[in-house]
Amino acid sequence: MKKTFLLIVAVLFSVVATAAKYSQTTHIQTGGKSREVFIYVPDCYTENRPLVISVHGMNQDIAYQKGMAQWEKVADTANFAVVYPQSDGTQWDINGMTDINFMLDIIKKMSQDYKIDESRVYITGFSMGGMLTYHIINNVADKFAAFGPISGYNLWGANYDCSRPVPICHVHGTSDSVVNYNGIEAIIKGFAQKDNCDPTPEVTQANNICKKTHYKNGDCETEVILYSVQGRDHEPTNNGFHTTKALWDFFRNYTNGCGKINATGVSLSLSESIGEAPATVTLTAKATLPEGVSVKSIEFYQGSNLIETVTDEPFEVSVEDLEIGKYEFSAVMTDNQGKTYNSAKKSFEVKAPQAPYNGVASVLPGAVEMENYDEGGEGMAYHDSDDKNEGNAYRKNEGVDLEEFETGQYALGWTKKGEWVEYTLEVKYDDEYTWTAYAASGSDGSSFKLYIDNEAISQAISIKNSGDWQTFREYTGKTGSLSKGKHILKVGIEADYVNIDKIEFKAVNEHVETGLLSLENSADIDGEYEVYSLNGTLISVINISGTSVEEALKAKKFAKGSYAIRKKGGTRSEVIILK
Ligand SMILES: [Ca+2]
Ligand SMILES: [Ca+2]
Ligand SMILES: [Ca+2]
Repeated sequence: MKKTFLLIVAVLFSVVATAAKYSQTTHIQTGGKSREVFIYVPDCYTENRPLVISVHGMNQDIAYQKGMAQWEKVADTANFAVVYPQSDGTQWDINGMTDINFMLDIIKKMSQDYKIDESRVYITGFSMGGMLTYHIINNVADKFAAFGPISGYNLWGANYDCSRPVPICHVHGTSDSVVNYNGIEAIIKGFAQKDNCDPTPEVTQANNICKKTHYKNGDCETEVILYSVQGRDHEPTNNGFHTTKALWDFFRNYTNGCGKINATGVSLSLSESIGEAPATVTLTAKATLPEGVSVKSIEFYQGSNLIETVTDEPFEVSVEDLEIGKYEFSAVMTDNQGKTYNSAKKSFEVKAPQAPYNGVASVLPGAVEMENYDEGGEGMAYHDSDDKNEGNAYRKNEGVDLEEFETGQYALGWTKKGEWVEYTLEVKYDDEYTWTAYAASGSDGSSFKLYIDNEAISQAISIKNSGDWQTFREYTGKTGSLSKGKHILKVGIEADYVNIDKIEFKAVNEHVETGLLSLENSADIDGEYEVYSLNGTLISVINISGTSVEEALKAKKFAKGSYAIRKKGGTRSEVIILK
């Protein structure tokens, strides 16, 4: 008996072992965390094959998603890799970049380990996983070839802002009691419009319980499909209608860039989507034509203005000296038979270079007030999860959220993981600096991290729950050695909801001021003063007694102009303008 049992176990193990090259739970590093994923690479897998990422819903996990979607079965025959990621906590980040970055790190890892075809990465998700899929469409559509949301969309309204024509295949039960079916038809129509599909969809029955609404002929032959499963509730099952198979039948047609595999047409890509004025951007067009047909020319347009016509490879032009503003580029290809094709439009935004707020850098030693973050806007001087200032204080038209916690006193607030703010520093002395941050949090687990010139100068600093958002406590640390001159301080939010008023920096060593520096007013100014020219030459020593500095200088017959004066034996100087 015992022997038979062992034999059965051995057989089972051999089945498991030969069914896949890799099939287990592991971890991937992302955003400073180790996140759980289940990776499935079928036995038949060869390099340069697609990847499907299948995302579970809220309060669910990998095991549930795997059990429901069963991508492995399709992968075994179609030869592609599958990853099921696990949320950090019960939910996905469908506002910020945390889980988008997680998905991008999955792609990177699968590319390193299995040499997947990065131009054929597909993402699908159930419920909140579907919401994350739309969030990805809006933010990094260029990193995925096609999208398969199931029973989930953004409940706060769709946004059709995406960087390329997006192939979407959405599956939704018409009796969904959690994410109402009613909203999805308009969203699918919106994306079909965005993709420039024919306005009227082809409507057919996919099977006896499933209606197929199919928008065709978008830019790059992109298509958008809605499968409406009659009577189905909020479930991802393959019962009655094989969702997973339908998604694969859709996905397999698409590659990244200009959409459909073997589509004829022209796609345009930009070297970057954001630049600093005066900016340069390179436009590259890629033509795909049937056998025997060739490219006659490709015209590049900025808005409706022709930039250049290119007749030979590489189909590339550079546009230089772009001033601050938003630009739209496109390409028109003409083939040797006279047929023309339009690319999708690509946008490029030029922002002001990053600069200190109001032109004044924060001086070290000294305090860096968090509200005086650099100018340059989103993506340059800061990253915030939206373009609204939630506290509506101080710099009201920017995305960074500031609160006025006392009259004239402002602090950074409404901070979310992944957000960051930068400050131009003017460091006065080569030295190390101790720092003290004044931070508060009304919730648990908040933290931030400091960087200078993009190098971390601290670990994640955990903030104690101070019971409210205005009780600022001191958190301290020390920089490495900093050279005199310009540096950039970055405050990065590691975990949601820390408020920070300011960070004070003190030089570790004592420094005697030798130059002519900023002002220090004193009520009682009587005493002996050295007077310097602004280039630092000592001109005279004067005595002030019962008069203002100006009066004392005039009494000594100083000419009109600017002088620096310093109390004898003092270390600080003040600039006086004598009129
Ligand atoms: Ca904001
Ligand atoms: Ca914020
Ligand atoms: Ca402040």
